[in-house]
Order: sequence, then C-alpha cells, then structure tokens
Amino acid sequence: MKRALITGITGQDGSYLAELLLTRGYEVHGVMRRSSSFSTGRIEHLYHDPHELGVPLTLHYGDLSDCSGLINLVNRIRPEEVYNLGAQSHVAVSFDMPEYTADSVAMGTLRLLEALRHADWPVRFYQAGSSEMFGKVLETPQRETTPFYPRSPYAVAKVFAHQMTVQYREAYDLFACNGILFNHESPRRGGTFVTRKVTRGIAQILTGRASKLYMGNLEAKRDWGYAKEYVEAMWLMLQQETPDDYVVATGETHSVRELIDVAFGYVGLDPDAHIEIDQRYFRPTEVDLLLGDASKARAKLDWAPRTTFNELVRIMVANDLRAAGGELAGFPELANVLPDTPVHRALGLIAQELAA
Ligand code: NDP
Ligand code: GDR
Repeated sequence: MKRALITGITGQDGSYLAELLLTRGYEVHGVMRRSSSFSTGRIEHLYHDPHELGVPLTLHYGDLSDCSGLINLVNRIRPEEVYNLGAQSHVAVSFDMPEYTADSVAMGTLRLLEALRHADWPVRFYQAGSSEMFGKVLETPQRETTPFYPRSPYAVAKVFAHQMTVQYREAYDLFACNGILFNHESPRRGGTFVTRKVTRGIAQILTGRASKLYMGNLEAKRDWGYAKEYVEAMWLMLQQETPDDYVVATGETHSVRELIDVAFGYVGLDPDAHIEIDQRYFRPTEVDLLLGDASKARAKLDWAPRTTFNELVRIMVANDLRAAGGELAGFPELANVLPDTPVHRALGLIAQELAA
C-alpha cells in the first residue's frame, strides 16, 4: 500500500486528491492546521474513527510555518508521495497579508523540501504551482516555457516555490514536479473566489436572503476547469519515470462577465438587476487574461479536461441552490445534477477526535 502525505488536505484540492488516492488504495496522511472552529467540512465524508484498525486516512496537526513539526511528520510517516497543496491561496488577500502569504507559500514550500532532502527512502514531491505566475502574460497561450511575470505577493511567492522545487530536483536529485495549474473550481471552492461567489450569490438571491451581488473587475479572463479532474493530473505527474513540470488547463478562456451571464442564465435571472460593481474587489495589479496550453500534459500524462465551462457552472449553481435549501425542480437544466459529495458513512467530528 502506497503512503501519501498531503498539506492543505482541508482545502478544495486536498479533499478531491484525498478521495482519489483513497480510491486508488493509498494510505493517506493529511496535515491540518489547528483552528478554534472545525475546518474539516470538505473531508468529513472520508473520515473513519481512528480507533478502528486499518484506517486509510489519518490527520495530523501541522503548519507550513513550523519547520520542526514538518520534519517530525515526514520522518514519522515516511510517505512515498508528498503533495504540497497548503497555502494562503487568495490572490486579493495576499495584497493585505504579503508577509504571511510569502511565509506559507514560499517559505512553507522550502521548509517541506528541506524536510524531504535527507529522506533515506524514495520520495516524490508535488508542488501546487499556479497560472498566476504568468501574471502580466508575455505569451498567449501560456505554456511551460512562458516566462513568469507575477502580479501579486501570492504569485511572487509561488514563483519562489516553483524555482525552489526545480532547484531541489537539480541539486539533490529529488523527484520533484511542479504543476502549473490554471483556475479550477467546484462546489467545494472557497466562497470568496469569483466562481463560487457568483453561484452562492445566485442561491442567496433565489432563496430571498439577498438581492444584490457586489463584484469587482468583470473584464478579467480566466481558463476555468473542474478541480476533480485537475487532481488527477497531480497524481499522474508523480507516476512518471522522470520528474517534470506541467501546465494543466482547459485551453478556453472566459471573462467574469461571461461567467455571470451563464450562471444567471441557468436560473432565468437578469444579472443587470442584481450585480453591482464595488471598487473594493479590484486589485492593485490585475491579471487580465489567462489561457493555458496543456498539450504537454495531454501528450505525456494522457490527461485532458472532460468538463466544459458551461457544465462546470451548471454543477456549481445546482449544488449551491440545493445547499441553500432552494428548489431545483423549477429549473429543468439543473434538476439532474448530482450532489458533489458522496456520504460514505456516518460522520464524527474529526478535530474533536484528534484532540481527545
Ligand atoms: P484552498 O484555499 O481551498 O486550500 C488551501 C489549504 O491550505 C487549506 O487546507 C488550508 O487550511 C491550508 N493552509 C493554509 N495555510 C496553511 C499553512 N500555513 N500551513 C498548512 N496549511 C495551510 O486552496 P485550493 O485547494 O484551491 O488550492 C490548493 C493549492 O493549489 C494551493 O497551494 C493553491 O495556491 C494552489 N492553486 C490553486 C488553484 C485553484 O484554481 N484552485 C490554481 C493553481 C494553484 P485551512 O482549511 O485551515 O484554511
Ligand atoms: P484568482 O481567482 O485570483 O484567479 O486566483 P479569483 O476567483 O479570486 O479571481 C478571478 C478573477 O475574478 C476577478 N473578480 C473577482 N474575484 C473575486 N475573488 N471576487 C470578486 O468579487 C471579483 N470580481 C471580479 C478577479 O479580479 C480575478 O481577475 C485563483 C486562486 O485559486 C489562486 O490560488 C490560484 O493560484 C489561481 O486561481 C490560479
């Protein structure tokens, strides 16, 4: 049985990756931060009581800012695969908290790489790189060879983490891969990222809890894919004979305005009646256009996206409407969307069990 360690397991991608690895028979270990409230909502359905024998998912308290904790964890678990997904991942927040962002994103990656450098067992490392590194793009579409031009503290920190991953691969022969993932979304996306903000906003409007949705720059364009499919690419990178870096993207770009039109269209609402522009959601420096060329991932990993932009938005609108207690029946196009999270078993409160 292969053993994997995931930082950021409580996040969107961490939860899908944990699901994928468990399905493939891995023993999965996840790093979670201590918090005064529960942060395990996205992985509750994967949880088993740790007192049972042969439990395939184990959670450990840890933080990317805590070097000795990371070293202890790595040496205790001795994972064959390490996926570094933990990060302060919100671009707009990184302008308000540049130092904290750099600490978790850049230094956190370095700390983990250092913890792995002296591993005396074969270990493979995945770094969650971002299309934000292309920033003010120097080429369209963006591919692995496109130079970086980061436009936020978050993106600058990701460039550091990317280059450090290359550095450890070349200097210490570590099997280390960078995924350069373009935006990927799902019903589990954090509520302040633009896709989920829109789909949750629609659910709030339809259930009478709000009438307006305040947005920033509607002209920005992004290459949006489905997170569930993007974690497959992460896993595939670590199954290759040699480590390498890969762009993961759909090859389509849409503006925030188009996103709004498609999402509102599914429920027959007029966006003009509900959307208001609020300057507070604009960023000091914006990334205007992202469009990825994933032909290397297609050729070498045999990876390709399967869910279209419209389908992704449909899945998200339906899930948010259902979660808000809204009726899907009135919207024939949404009625057959399946719930995102399968419930495997009755749930416990993970953090409580850990602390007990
Ligand atoms: P999320 O914001 O949903 O999840 C981030 C995870 O990191 C959470 O589990 C969070 O814990 C954890 N975390 C935050 N700070 C720390 C820290 N100091 N120490 C340990 N863990 C920490 O992000 P996504 O799942 O969307 O993204 C996963 C990774 O991929 C991130 O590194 C992100 O930057 C990167 N990425 C994401 C893309 C996307 O479109 N989603 C595209 C390209 C890259 P908690 O739950 O406690 O907050
Ligand atoms: P991004 O995602 O910055 O691309 O980073 P986000 O969804 O936050 O923004 C996408 C675009 O939408 C514009 N926008 C708004 N964004 C937010 N959050 N809220 C708004 O009200 C709003 N109005 C317009 C933004 O200006 C931007 O242009 C995400 C994160 O997951 C990163 O961690 C990841 O690395 C990149 O995607 C790839």
